Amino acid sequence: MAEYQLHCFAQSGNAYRAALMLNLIGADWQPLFVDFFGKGVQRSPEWRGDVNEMGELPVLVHGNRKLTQSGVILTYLSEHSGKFLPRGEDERLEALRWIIFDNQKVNGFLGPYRFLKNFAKPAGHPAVMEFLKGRIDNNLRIVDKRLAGRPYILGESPTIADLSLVAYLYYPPDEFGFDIAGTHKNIAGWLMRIKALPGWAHPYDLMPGHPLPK
Ligand SMILES: N[C@@H](CCC(=O)N[C@@H](CS)C(=O)NCC(=O)O)C(=O)O
Repeated sequence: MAEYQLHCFAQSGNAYRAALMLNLIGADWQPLFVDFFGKGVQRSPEWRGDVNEMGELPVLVHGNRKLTQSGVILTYLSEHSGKFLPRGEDERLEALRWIIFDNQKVNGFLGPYRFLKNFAKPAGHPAVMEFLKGRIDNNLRIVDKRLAGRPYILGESPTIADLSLVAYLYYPPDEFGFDIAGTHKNIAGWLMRIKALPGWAHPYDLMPGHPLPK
């Protein structure tokens, strides 16, 4: 059995943050497939009892530890590997600030938007989609501005703040109906830099469950 196990599935950008980090640090890890769209196991009382009371993934298993919330998982892996680690109190707080902003306002809106567009039955109501799109546009502009003149969110080196923020950004533009990299040049350059890191892989290649059965 691998040292780390990650409960995940290919369509989850939230889980991608953790899967990508594991790959980039060269960890010995294996994915544990969660049948999110089929059986919806994450909603079962057994899963909530044994795996995560919050009914969410990713969940990282390391020895006797079970960690949830991608921000917690990224922090743990960076402290254990010494990689993508914000250095000193100021950087640590700055990374946390961007991770919380990302979870709530960037990928926190992009994930539900993509889910409502592609997977929900019925699909999202136009008024809901319009509301989410407005928030997404505003918050992507904030990230794009942050990346003007600096290669990564905290500065010269990639950290867990970057690995949190890329969550849904490598999925195909047609899954959103708009092209994020095509319309944000600083985000586009940053995505290319992260893609060039040794160990980078696309979410559909890194986690099981793509394509979805018809
Ligand atoms: N802030 C959490 C978000 C996790 C999350 O919402 N994961 C989705 C899958 S992409 C989930 O498990 N959703 C189940 C639900 O909300 O019921 C994180 O970053 O880990």
